[in-house]
Amino acid sequence: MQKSDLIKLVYFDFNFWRVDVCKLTLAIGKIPFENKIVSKRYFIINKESDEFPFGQVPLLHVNEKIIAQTSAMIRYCGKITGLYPSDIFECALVDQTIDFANDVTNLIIPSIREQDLKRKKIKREELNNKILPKWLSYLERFLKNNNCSNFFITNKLTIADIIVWRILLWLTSGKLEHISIDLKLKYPLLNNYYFFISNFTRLTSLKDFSQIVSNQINH
Ligand SMILES: N[C@@H](CCC(=O)N[C@@H](CS)C(=O)NCC(=O)O)C(=O)O
Repeated sequence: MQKSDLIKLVYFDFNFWRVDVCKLTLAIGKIPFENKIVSKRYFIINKESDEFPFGQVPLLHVNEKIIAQTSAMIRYCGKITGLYPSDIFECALVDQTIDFANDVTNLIIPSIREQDLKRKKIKREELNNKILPKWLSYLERFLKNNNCSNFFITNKLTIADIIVWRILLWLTSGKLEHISIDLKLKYPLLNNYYFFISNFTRLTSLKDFSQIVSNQINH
């Protein structure tokens, strides 16, 4: 990574954790970046072109080169900002957090795609009552067993904190209809952890943080 490298994030015109975690990481590391918004129409026409290596967004451009897949993008952002650990075991714990975020997302996507309102409600109720509590309890158990600091993996901020915080914001912001905003209250460690990161100045002082929070919370 050279100081002169031009970093560009490519996504649709709305906030989603996949691109937001990269934005927040780069912003914390004071790495300048550009946001390139693609319209749905443009994406559909061009998704099989070289511009979209896996037919998906988000993408991260470094000058003329393209990185696809959220896990690769966020790791790259973490490495250039010092928010990805150097210890290989800690790296693995960060990586499993990225995979957790992808697993949870894949469980929610069918309910987002569901057009039939009755079926959508049933899917969301199952997420709310069974699936998400189970996955949040995995996070609670990890916090209990890892018991390292106020942060998720190590004694300092890593990209895992940004990811877990952003996923929890998504799940409990009220944006997902039929998913309770109180979902994480049953998990005291997770709830305290979320509060700690939500008030962590290096994050809260960022313009991107305020923009993400205000777009995610239902007014
Ligand atoms: N495995 C990809 C998944 C990315 C993904 O699902 N992107 C969605 C938008 S959030 C997308 O491009 N959907 C359009 C499509 O697949 O046609 C990643 O980790 O980045």
